[in-house]
This record gives sequence, structure tokens and C-alpha cells, in this order.
Amino acid sequence: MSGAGRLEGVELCHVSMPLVSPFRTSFGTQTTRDLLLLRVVTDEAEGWGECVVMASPLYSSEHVEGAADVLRRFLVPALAGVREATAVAPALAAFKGHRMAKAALEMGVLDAELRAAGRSFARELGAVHDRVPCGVSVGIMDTIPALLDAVGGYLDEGYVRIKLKIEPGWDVEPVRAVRERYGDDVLLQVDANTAYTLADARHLARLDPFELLLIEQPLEEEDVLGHADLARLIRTPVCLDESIVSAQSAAAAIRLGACSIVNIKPGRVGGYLEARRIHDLCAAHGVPVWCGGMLETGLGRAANVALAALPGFTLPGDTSASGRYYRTDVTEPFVLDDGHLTVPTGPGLGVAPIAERLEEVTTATEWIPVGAGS
Ligand code: OSB
Ligand code: MG
Repeated sequence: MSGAGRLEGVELCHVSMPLVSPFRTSFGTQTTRDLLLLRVVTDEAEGWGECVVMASPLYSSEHVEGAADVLRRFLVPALAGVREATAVAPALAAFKGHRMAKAALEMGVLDAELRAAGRSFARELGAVHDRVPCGVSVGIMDTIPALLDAVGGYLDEGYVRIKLKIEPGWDVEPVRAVRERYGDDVLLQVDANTAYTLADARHLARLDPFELLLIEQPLEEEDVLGHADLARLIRTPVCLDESIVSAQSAAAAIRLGACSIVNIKPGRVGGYLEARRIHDLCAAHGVPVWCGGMLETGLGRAANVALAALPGFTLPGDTSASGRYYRTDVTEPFVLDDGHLTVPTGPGLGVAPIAERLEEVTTATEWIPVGAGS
């Protein structure tokens, strides 16, 4: 097998896509998704990477312009001589952090490599299902009736699990309202995006009676010990998102008892290969995982759905249909079928941008050559 071929360069596409409705979390409200799509060009193939950074560093320290800068100045030039996806992370290891930017490059090289070889992401990662059950992440709303309408709409569409974004002042009451209106059978969980402190433990214990699947990232990203303490004070299982940035940090969190469930987002952890390592580690510890989301386009979604089809992904993920996010996606839309998305089977991601769609949402492009030397 010849890998991806010789890397020539990466076209950075800055895209800006309007969301179907504003998405409010404890860290801010988004109405538009600005991100980077990477077209990785080799002498044999082309692959697509999606860099899931947001416009501002509110979810994590990375952001669009920072990612573009580090890709342009350091990461892409360092790929000289790299011919396959497994060589990307080692080639970039000297550069600290910037995991979302690194993940996007690795994804693009992996896509090119798999397209050249005629193999799918799903097969390469070790998928065991041909479709995955889908949850949906529901933003903070202005009123409880508005929230109940939104949740009802998603349940009607077939979503099998509801995640409510919470923050101080919007937690127990919305959960109670959803339970009262839609019953105890709805798979329900909450995501605080670091909005609480350990001093809120007693308050968060008020969620215990609602039999939530989990509470995601209640405390600060670096407060792993705090999560371990909190996990002993509340009955709702603690799941980590922001704190898990690598297999190493996942191992530490599990050992400390900071979480009993892990949200795996490939961008946050530096790529799909590291995501698979976290899956394997969690499986070995009997820790359930699920696939998180970063409001991906159809490109990232294709890869996430393939990842979510691995055997340890025993909880529905934030792998919603294209229509949950965008009126028009850059690929053929992912459409919910009986609460599931189908895992693509074609070479590489199995989907590609539709040229006119991509052009419509692209605000700027730049060509970054891979360094000739080194
Ligand atoms: O914390 O899971 C999160 C979106 C952007 C940033 C962080 C998060 C989210 C979501 C939406 O919850 C997940 C999705 O549907 O893509
Ligand atoms: Mg989260």
C-alpha cells in the first residue's frame, strides 16, 4: 500500500454557514458556524479535513484564525515527507496544543489515503454497525414553553436521545419540565460546558431524581479532581467533554474517578486515530463512550458517524442530521431514518463537498504548500 501519495499542499477554505436557529450554550450564542475545511492534495489523491474550531475561544482555547495561523506557519509545512495518516501526529508532535488544527490535517490525509486505497473510514476505524442512533443537543432557550416546543419537534423527528444545555438559572426547571411533558422514558442528559463549581454540588444533586443518563462537564476543563469529588456527591453519572484532550488525560480521569462516561470528539483530542485509542481505553475499563459533535458539516459528520459505529459507542451521540444545523449542507445532507444515520461505505469519508454548495459558503481560500525540504 502506497499511503496517501506525496503531499503537495493544503487548500484552507474559510467557510461561514448560517445555523437554522441560534444555538445558545453556557459559553455563548451562535447564529453562524464559521470553520475551516481543508483540501489535502497529494500527487495521487485528494482528501478533506474539517477543523472544528469556533470563531472565538469560548469552548476551548482554539479558534478559527488561530488555527489558520498555526496550520499556515507551522503544521502544514511540517508535513514534508509524510505519506500516511499515522505519520501526521508524530510529525506535528513538537508543536504544543492546537489539537483541532492537527486533527483536521490528519483527517484530510487519512481521507486521501483511504480514497486512494478504496477503503472507508468506517472499515479503517473498526466500525461494527451500519447505522447509528442519534441524539440531539438542545440549546438554552428564553422560556420553558419554547424549550418544550423544540424538544417535542426533535422527538417527532425521531431523535432517540435529548441533551439539554444547562447553566446556573437554567437547569432543574427545564429538566423537570421536559420530564413532566415527555415522560420518564425519554433518554435525557444535560451539558453544562463548565458553568458550575464544586460549591454547586448540592444544587446539582437536585437533578438526581430525574434519572438523567449523565451530566456532561459541569466543572472547569482543568478541574479533574473537582469532578472526582462531585461524582461522589451526586447520583447522576459524570461525563467529561472539555477535560478529555487525549488518551492520557482520559486514563487519568478514569483512574481518579472523575467520570464514568466519556464524550469523544475527534477534534478535541487531536484526531480520529487518538479518538479510537480513547475508545479502546474506555472499552478496556468498561467506560461507555459516545460521539460528541461540534456542529460539523457533512464532512465531519461522515467521519463522526463512522467513529460512532465502533462497538464501545454504547450511548447515542450528538450525531444529528444535517437539517438540525444547516438549511443546506456542503455535502449531500445526512437525513434521519428512524432515529438513525447511515454509516457511509464509500472510499474515504464516502461523501464529498458539492462544488456549488461549498462555493456559496466559502469566504476565503488560501493555498499552503507542504515544505519542500526537511
Ligand atoms: O459541548 O458538546 C458540546 C457544540 C459546540 C461546542 C460544544 C458542544 C456542542 C454541542 C452540539 O453540544 C453538538 C452537536 O450537535 O454538534
Ligand atoms: Mg459538551
